Amino acid sequence: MAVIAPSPRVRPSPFYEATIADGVSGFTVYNHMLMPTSYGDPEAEYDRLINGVAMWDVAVERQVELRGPDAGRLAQRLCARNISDMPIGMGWYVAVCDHRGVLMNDPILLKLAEDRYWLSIADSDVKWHARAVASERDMNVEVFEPDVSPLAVQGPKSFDVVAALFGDWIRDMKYFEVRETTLGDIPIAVARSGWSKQGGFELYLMDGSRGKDLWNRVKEAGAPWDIGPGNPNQSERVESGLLSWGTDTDDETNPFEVRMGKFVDLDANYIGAEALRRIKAEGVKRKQVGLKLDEGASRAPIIRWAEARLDDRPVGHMTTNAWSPRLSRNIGLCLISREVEHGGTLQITLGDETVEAEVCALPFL
Ligand code: THG
Repeated sequence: MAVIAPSPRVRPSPFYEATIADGVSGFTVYNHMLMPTSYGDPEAEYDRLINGVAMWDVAVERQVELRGPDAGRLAQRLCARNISDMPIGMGWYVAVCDHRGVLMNDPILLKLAEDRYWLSIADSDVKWHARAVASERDMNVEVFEPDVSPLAVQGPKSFDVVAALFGDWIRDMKYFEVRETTLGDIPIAVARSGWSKQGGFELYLMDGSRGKDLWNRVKEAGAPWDIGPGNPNQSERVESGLLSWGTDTDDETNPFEVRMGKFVDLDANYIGAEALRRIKAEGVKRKQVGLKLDEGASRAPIIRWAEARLDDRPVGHMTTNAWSPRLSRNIGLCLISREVEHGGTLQITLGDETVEAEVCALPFL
């Protein structure tokens, strides 16, 4: 059996041993950490997420903490959204852009106190960027990765499970609200969030030595609802049109192209604002759409950035694809020239096969 040596390049999560005990069958690397990709039964994992409740080791969603008198100033400089009226105890989905207006990361920004924010990041190194920006502007703020590791509880029955753990107050939480609390003596920030559209919570464990304890508490509390392990689910996220930075984006992608325009404020003072104003004025060139692949095709393997053609002319790429159990067909996300219309048909190159695909709006479901 091949073994991956734990190192700073592939850090195990605080839930690593618990996931091994529960039969994890594969990992990927994200934010320099190991993240489970399956427990060997994809149908059951999907079904739990859609109809029941699943628990996910998403410790790879690392936090970059901004702490100090200038934390808010730094957060505003980094995020392409006006955060001046952001309430304490909320999370907001934000675009972090470079000076060209290119999307560097699409984190959830959590405001825990006036002088304390977390950027809950996707798979790119925001810490170095944030630190450099703070230093260049002589800001009085510390930037570091705190000991915080999310465990997601997702699916329609997640409300019952999380209420059994913390109390019925969690049922009144607003979407993306976050509250610091404890589970026994385990420090946790509970948020109503997660990378699925099936409803759920993220339990941000604030003491990495308690990973096994938290995993087992959630597993026990969830037993009456048949909770089981899972992970961010490719089929569900494509059906729901959730963006995966680095999978669906390239080194030129701006937030307007990937449906993040509604989270962008053009009049705030942040890195990339000027470029985004120019891009908007000149006209956005690409857009993200859904693709319904030829019904005849069997379950396609995941193909990255397959060329998409319209009447033999390259017009963009299908950035990822998945089997949709609910639609019983292959579907994909596509980054494509903006003149291509919904309802049109594209040709997608899958290996040495070309399949027809219908362009549709997102989300699929
Ligand atoms: N949870 C936490 N951290 C994360 C993720 C997460 N960091 C990495 C990655 N996921 C960040 N990316 C996303 C992408 C989409 C959403 C959240 C994080 C998301 N989007 C909804 C949508 O697009 O429909 C809702 C956005 C909204 O309405 O505000 O949820 O999952 N902790």
